[in-house]
Amino acid sequence: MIKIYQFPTCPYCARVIRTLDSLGLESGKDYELIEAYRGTKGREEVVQLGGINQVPFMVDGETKMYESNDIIHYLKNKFQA
Ligand SMILES: N[C@@H](CCC(=O)N[C@@H](CS)C(=O)NCC(=O)O)C(=O)O
Repeated sequence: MIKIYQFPTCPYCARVIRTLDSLGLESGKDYELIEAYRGTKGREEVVQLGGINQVPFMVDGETKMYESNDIIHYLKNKFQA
């Protein structure tokens, strides 16, 4: 399942989440949102997995990605009909 590390007041995270919604993807089925505000366990994972202290951060199998625009492009490419 795709993991999206984010926090609720992050506008770049919100853009990614809107894209997940617009593509008809379902939380818990197609993707999992992981709370990653500064100081959380989720944020520690972000740095461990990707090496940069920034969200949104996406993990899809071996694919790891920062930058909301890149994540949105990846999701549209993968799921848009
Ligand atoms: N260009 C990036 C900007 C991402 C960004 O600035 N994220 C903020 C949160 S809204 C961040 O991670 N700041 C560092 C921090 O929270 O420690 C994108 O579009 O994803």
